[in-house]
Amino acid sequence: MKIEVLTIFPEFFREVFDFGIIRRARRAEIVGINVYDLRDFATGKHRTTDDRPFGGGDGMVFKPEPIFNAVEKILGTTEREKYPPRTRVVLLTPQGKVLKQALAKELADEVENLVLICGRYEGVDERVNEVLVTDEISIGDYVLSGGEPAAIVLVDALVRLLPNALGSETSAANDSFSNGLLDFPHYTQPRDFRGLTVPEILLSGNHAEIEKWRRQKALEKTQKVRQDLLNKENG
Ligand code: 6GU
Repeated sequence: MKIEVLTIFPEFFREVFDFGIIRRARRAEIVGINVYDLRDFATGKHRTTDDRPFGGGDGMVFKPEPIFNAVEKILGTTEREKYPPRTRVVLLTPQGKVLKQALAKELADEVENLVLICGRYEGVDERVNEVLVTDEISIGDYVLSGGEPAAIVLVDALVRLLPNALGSETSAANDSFSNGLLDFPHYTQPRDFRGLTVPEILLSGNHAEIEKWRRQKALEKTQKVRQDLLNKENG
């Protein structure tokens, strides 16, 4: 997968894509990530990327031109119908569809070229949405100052789902949410840590019983903190 990030804060991404799973996936060429400064696509003396909203109101709005210019440069066109196959242009804003594991999986499975436009809280000129954007995504019901942290979250969630991104020691199939439940509790050495002991069942070697225990704990945890996940339509 190729991921192109459009942002007014390219520095924000400098280090985060250079650790752990993402770093390894980039080195193995499982994913290629480029970060672009929207200012480089702005025109005019001051190369501004935003301006005041028509109709009045607080805050600034991203102008359409730098974003159109950037998408045209990256994809060769600003017509959705002419995008290369398996291309999505995602606008990260609080107005988007909320990211869930199922959406991450869909994108990981179906997309070859992913363009991420980091919006800003006050807004992005709607013509970007009307013409360029294929998916508008939010990462949850809270306010971020910009789409940058959301882009990082989305990239991380996607990259770990790409074939061979995880080492053989880990598997996305065992992750929380992949089975619709939260994860079960984990323990490691020592068996007795300051009088806090590990559940006996985990030391029993009885894998069928351990499996049952884990499933039960996952269910209890989910019931306790995320009842909504147990209603199937929220998966
Ligand atoms: Cl994608 N952007 C902003 N600004 N705030 C958010 C968000 C995105 N997702 C949740 N809150």
